[in-house]
Amino acid sequence: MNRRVLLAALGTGAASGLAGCSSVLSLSEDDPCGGDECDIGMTRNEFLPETYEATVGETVVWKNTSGADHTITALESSLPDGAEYFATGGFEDEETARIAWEGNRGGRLGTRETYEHTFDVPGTYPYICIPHVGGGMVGEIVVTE
Ligand SMILES: [Cu+2]
Repeated sequence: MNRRVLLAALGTGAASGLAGCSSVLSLSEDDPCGGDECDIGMTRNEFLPETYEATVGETVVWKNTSGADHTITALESSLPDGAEYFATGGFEDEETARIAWEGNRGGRLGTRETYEHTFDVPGTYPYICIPHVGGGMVGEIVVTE
């Protein structure tokens, strides 16, 4: 084996090793959870899919499929009338969720952690990731009867 072939072989090995590691980072809308059980996955600064359609009574499961910490924090003033507030950390309102994050990263959803919420009222539920909303990390759940 000449040196060039050896290097090529090593290169292939390294590439496949990286592919294994980065599978969690190469999520797509078709496979947002990397084969895991969830409805919405996360990259470093995106929810996948950004818009998720659910039916009344459905429990939606988010999974942090990235290496970064995220939050799922509903935008309280934009929720349908009568809808229950939701946020990682179980906070009762958006202000409490924001204060908790600023103070102590409260509501943090770490890598591979999941969060779920059941949607009982139809309508559109916009939500954000507090630390990454500036980078466009927003999502919405559209709940129909
Ligand atoms: Cu985030």
